[in-house]
Amino acid sequence: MTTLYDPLTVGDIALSNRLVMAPLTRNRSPGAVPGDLAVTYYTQRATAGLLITEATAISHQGQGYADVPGLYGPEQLAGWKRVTDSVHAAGGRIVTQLWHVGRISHNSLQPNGDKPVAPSPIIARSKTYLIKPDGSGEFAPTSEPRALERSELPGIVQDYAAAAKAAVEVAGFDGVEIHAANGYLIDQFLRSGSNHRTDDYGGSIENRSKLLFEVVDAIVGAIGAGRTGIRISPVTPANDASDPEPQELFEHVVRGLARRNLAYVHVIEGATGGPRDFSQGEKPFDWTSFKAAYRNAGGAGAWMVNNGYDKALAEEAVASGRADLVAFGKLYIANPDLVERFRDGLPLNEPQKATFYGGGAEGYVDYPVAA
Ligand code: 8OZ
Repeated sequence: MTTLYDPLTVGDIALSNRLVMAPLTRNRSPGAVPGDLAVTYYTQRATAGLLITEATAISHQGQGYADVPGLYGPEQLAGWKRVTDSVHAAGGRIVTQLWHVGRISHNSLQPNGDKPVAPSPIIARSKTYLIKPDGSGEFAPTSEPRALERSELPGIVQDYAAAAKAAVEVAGFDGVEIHAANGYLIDQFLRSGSNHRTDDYGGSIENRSKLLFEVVDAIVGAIGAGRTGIRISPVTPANDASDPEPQELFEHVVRGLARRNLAYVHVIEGATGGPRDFSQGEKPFDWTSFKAAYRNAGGAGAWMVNNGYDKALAEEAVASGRADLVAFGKLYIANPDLVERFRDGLPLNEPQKATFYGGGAEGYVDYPVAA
């Protein structure tokens, strides 16, 4: 029987076990450059089968929060290279999460103080995180976005491909995860609540999915399908994401992904960081049918699940074949040695919410390993 602690090769990446560190925004990269503390933080967690970095902006326009890292300049790539070298020296595997926030941003974070961009000029009922001149953090409402011109979309697709190529070739990552979840740019195009376009990127499910597939194809062209994964969140309401027909929409998405032979598909089940049984639309979401849509269309990539998993649920998911990989968020913030704690049945540290976003070493690199 397969267990959570067994190795698995995912596309071109050989993992020593099936526990994954989920992408976790920590707001500790001033100038969008990950520093010494990030090197320590990721290296401490290198026994995970796979580390997925915190969401990382593909362009300045793609940034939506204070002090999140980027991939679009030489200093940022050099910062990440120090992280990947250290993780690899510790025997770990690490991919970076490619992020364009779309409308979940604030003018003060955008190039020239411009409006954030979105499929349609609709303000998200959501908050972003800013850091005030005195260094303290605050949550602030997202700014009014402007609608992207159709002629701007090829440039954004190109930004994704360039970031993926630099991530692998310059920053030394084992691959990338496309962030198509949680109400950010790609998800804003997917869902009818945020996409009111009347051109061929809006309207039908096929049209709303077009940007996602263009991004996937450009990245696969740049670094190969075996180094490319993707994260989706079919029913989450995060960042004002809404669609009345998530089953139809996301089954279309995974059928398209199946043909592209990606390393893995990463699925947030339910409301991100919240109830696993959360649903949108009239019917409860059918997760079995959703995964079957992927496999029946020939999807052979690893199926990674996330959201509220504990040891028992994760072990069951892998043993039953419901999932190939399980990603843990809050548990990985607090337990650098989560693999060993689970495997050996050791107690867990409690994550401290006050230090999730922003700050320094405290609550970042000072969670102890089990004795
Ligand atoms: C929490 C705070 C800021 C950003 C996501 C990248 O939800 C995020 C995020 C989470 O995917």
